[in-house]
Amino acid sequence: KNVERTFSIIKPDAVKRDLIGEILKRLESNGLSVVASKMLRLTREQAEGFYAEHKGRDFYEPLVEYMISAPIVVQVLEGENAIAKNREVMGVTDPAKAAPGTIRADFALSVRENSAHGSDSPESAAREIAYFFTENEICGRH
Ligand code: DAT
Ligand code: MG
Repeated sequence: KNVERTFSIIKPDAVKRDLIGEILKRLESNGLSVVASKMLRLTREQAEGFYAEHKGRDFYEPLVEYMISAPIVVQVLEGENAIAKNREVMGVTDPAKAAPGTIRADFALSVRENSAHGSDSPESAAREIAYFFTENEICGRH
């Protein structure tokens, strides 16, 4: 069994609309266990560093502004093929293109305000988890 950890964010648009429970329920019911979680408001520096790979893109500054506009909930998810599973349950970046029944198709407001984040590879999962959590804050199940 390929048990993995991935990093997930419930983004400002979803927290503002009280969708934390709804989103976690969808993740949990798809085999993704929450093994660490906290709510916080990102600083500008934290948001810029988290999305550093997109620095220079036209959407980068408005993305940073949006990510600091309200609190977020960050979590580590653990489960079989957790990285791909989380991306599948979220749906693709643009909610207009996301498959019906995905988090983004059902809840996202726009490409930018798209309700959830999930790591896209084992390397980004490791980097993103370490960006927010220490190993002893993670309560692994496996
Ligand atoms: P994802 O979040 O699906 O991994 P990404 O890594 O390509 O997508 O981009 C990070 C975030 O940046 C994305 O969730 C929303 C925002 N974004 C990406 N492309 C955008 C665009 N063309 N217009 C506005 N925001 C965009
Ligand atoms: Mg991405």
